[in-house]
Amino acid sequence: MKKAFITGIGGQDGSYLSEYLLSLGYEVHGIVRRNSVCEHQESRVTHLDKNDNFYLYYGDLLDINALGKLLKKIQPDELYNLAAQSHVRISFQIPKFTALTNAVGVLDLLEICRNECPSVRIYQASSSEMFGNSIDQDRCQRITTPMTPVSPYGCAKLYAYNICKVYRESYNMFICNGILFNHESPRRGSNFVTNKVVKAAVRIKLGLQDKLELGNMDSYRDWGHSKDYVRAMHMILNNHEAKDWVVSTGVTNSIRDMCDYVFKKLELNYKDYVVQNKKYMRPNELNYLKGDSSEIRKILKWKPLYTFETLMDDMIDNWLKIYTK
Ligand code: NAP
Ligand code: G4F
Repeated sequence: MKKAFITGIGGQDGSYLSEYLLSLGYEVHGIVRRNSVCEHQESRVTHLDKNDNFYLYYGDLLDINALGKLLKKIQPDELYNLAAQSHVRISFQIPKFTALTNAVGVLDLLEICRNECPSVRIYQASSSEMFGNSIDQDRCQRITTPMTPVSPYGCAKLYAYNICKVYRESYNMFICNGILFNHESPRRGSNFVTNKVVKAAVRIKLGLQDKLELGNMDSYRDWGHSKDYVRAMHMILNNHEAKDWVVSTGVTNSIRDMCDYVFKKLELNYKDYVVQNKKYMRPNELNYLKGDSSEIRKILKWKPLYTFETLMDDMIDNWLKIYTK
């Protein structure tokens, strides 16, 4: 039985990845941070508690001693580093915490692995936010596109991306970066734009709310489903070669397009309800994302099962169930 260790196991991706790896017969271990409302710290994975192969521990990327002891004891075959302060706008408000967790935390984790479990295969959750506003001539981003981040989050992720490459090349460790474009699901935090819009549209439809405040509606994102993307993470670590990959749908939509689709699906017109509030604007914006994932599709035979429309429908169904049960 293979053993996986997941940091950020209580997050959107960590919870779907746990389910996927358990379904493949893995023993799954992961860390959650202590939260004063204890139900919050593991709400996305509570349903997995009954599984004999599922183990949760308290841990934090900022507490390397505790993490070192755990990894020494568990000796995982695969380590998925998904833990991060993952909200881009919030990274402007807590840039140092973002850097400590998303950049220095990764360096510490690599050092622990080098000393305690050097043959573990490591997946690093890298991000399309690292590209900033660089776009190739064909209006896509790919592994060779210059990385010019425009947020503290993007800068921290770029440090992590590079230090992973340095450790792979310097110490012959099996380390892969997955450069994932935006991916969403019913488990997405409701302060990210997709789930914020879907939740509000459903509440407006049911008469529970009468307006929705957003920031910049003219940026474009390449949105996929988290369930599809965690399958890619597993494929990446189970390839014979340690390298970096882009995972994306190749389809881009603006925030405005997304609002239009979601409100129309509920027989509403978003223009009647959405207002802009500068509170949600960012000091700097990444305007356009569209990923070229042809390499992972060709070599690892990965392809997404969800489209933009079925992703949004899944999220709409989720909020409808919550508010009408
Ligand atoms: P998420 O839902 O925000 O999950 C992140 C997890 O990391 C949470 O469980 C969080 O715990 C944990 N965490 C935060 N700080 C930590 C620390 N110091 N030590 C240990 N754990 C910590 O994010 P996600 O959408 O699942 O994304 C997973 C990873 O992929 C993240 O690294 C993200 O930056 C990256 N990524 C995401 C996307 C996307 O579109 N979703 C795209 C590219 C890359 P708390 O709940 O306690 O804060
Ligand atoms: O949903 P978002 O907050 O996601 P963002 O900033 O693209 O970051 C996500 O994707 C990255 C991959 O590229 C990940 F690495 C990162 O961890 C995270 O998962 O915002 C998307 C867009 C932005 O242009 C933002 O300005 O939506 C715009 N937006 C407009 N109004 C809003 C809002 N975003 C949020 N969160 N809230 C709003 O009210």
